[in-house]
Amino acid sequence: MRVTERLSSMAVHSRQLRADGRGRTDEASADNGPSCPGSLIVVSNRQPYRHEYEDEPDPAQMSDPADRDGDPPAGTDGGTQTGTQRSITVDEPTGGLTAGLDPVVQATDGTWIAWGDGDADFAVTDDRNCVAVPPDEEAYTLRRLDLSEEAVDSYYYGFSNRVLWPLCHGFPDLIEDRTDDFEWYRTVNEQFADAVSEHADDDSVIWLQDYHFALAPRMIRESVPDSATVAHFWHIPWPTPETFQHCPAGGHILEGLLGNDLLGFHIDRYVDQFLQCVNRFLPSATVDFAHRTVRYDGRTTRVVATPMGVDAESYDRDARSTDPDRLSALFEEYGIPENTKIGLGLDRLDYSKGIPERLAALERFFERNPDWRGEFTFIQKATPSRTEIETYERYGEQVRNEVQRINRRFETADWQPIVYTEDVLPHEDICALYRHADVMVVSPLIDGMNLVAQEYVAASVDGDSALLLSDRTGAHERLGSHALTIDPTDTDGVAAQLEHALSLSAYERQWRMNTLRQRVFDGDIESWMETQFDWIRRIHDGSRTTESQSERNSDSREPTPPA
Ligand code: GDG
Repeated sequence: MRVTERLSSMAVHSRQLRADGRGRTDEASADNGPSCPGSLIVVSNRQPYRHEYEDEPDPAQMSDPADRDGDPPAGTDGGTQTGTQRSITVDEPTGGLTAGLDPVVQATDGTWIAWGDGDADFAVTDDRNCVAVPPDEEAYTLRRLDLSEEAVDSYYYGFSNRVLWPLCHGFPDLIEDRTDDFEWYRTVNEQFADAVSEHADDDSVIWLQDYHFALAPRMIRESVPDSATVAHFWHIPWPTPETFQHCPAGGHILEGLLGNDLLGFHIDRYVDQFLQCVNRFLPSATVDFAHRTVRYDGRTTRVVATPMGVDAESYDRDARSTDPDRLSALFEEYGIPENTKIGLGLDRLDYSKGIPERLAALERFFERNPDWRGEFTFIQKATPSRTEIETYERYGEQVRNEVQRINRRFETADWQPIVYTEDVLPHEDICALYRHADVMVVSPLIDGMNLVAQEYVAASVDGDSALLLSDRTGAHERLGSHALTIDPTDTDGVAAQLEHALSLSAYERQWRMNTLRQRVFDGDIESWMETQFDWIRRIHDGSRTTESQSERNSDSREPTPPA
């Protein structure tokens, strides 16, 4: 069982919620972490807990086979082969959104609806596909959806990741519009919407996560009580109308999303581009750009920008408790000579992350700076992702080939310029690398937010490192003024910023990093959730007031806008 990271309590930040959706108020909120109004139902593709079978040596058999009674011990499902027994283990949330939301759903005794992708998931659920989690505390209900292989291939690897992902990241040429993918996307969205309506009541707050559920909000809106609130956070960019026009079924996507009462993006630009798309492609909708609302089909959707943060306190804490022996072991394993300066890149192997461009800049850096050969090592940790999709497979090959080529060009008997690993590293190792790296290069061609940049800052507890950050990430809005800004496609420019980072005075590194740390702590994940819930609260309370008024007046429902 993996260790669960929990949100620790943080000081409450002042907040400003403005009518135009651009900021937060200084109104005090709850002092004990984020709290959601109503009863919370979270909907996400990935689940917070996954049950898996694990084969272990059977101690009974190994010690005295004659003792066996043929029945599997409690908590196991019997042996799979001689000398082994099968038990069920649980993976728990270890980072990001799931770890952040888990304690909130626990506190509200809520429900979480997600795809059950663990091989033992349905061995532990009841006849409604529900299981109480966390395993020992049973604080809330996890409702799992059992998706067929065909459904996953079309809904997840198809419309979600072959259409919406490239579209929203501005790569329309990479869209693969395969037959049936959209229909499966609709079917799976319907399955999620049906599950929501089984759990929803008139005080429910339904909070959907990400681009896997563009159609579900309207379906949910039509099946849950009017007083329930439907909210959605879109974690990836929203494209310009020029790009969005390439979206197959684009009208359905917009209509689906306008089933939400609240729709959140990371930054203002994505909000504006969404409103422009609605204005252009859904003529019957009324867009109020100043107040960031859309009136469509008798309802109002408020669109807000709330940049997501990380659990800064836990990255800070875990970086401080880094075990020096563990770091030395890691460096030995990677063959990194002692006392070289370290650069770090950490990304999913995704064409949006700008890894080949980063490698080209590293090559340019070593060309221009022969003195740094043998003195600077770049660790590139890349996590393979969506390898079922050929574009990703090819991208991985391209990255691996480039690393090999650059290493051959510059390597010496005891040094490699780039240490490349695709291993999934434990959280402690990630924190140790973050803390130890002298410079981190975050160079996406486009990225909704980018959590890695913020994690690096939170873990840079010694304050003596530097962040190179692409101006095409959402995170650049928060960190751009004190990071070293890069245009990821400008090979010379990135190489020059790397030289600059390695030659910064200790004083400049400290003041830059300390300011970045302030920003990351001020806008951490807890603060993000509080802001989301403040918006939801305004809408939820407004709709409940209006509901009782409309019951009295038998009038049609008009949502009350937040102040
Ligand atoms: C999407 C949007 C937006 C990576 N390798 C390991 C590991 N990781 C963790 C990192 C980080 C996460 O994965 C990656 O998060 P990012 O934000 O960088 O990127 P996406 O996965 O593309 O996320 C993005 C995000 O959603 C949230 O809204 O910021 O823009 O694309 O947390 O630490 N963690 C561990 N071992 C690894 O090997 N433990």
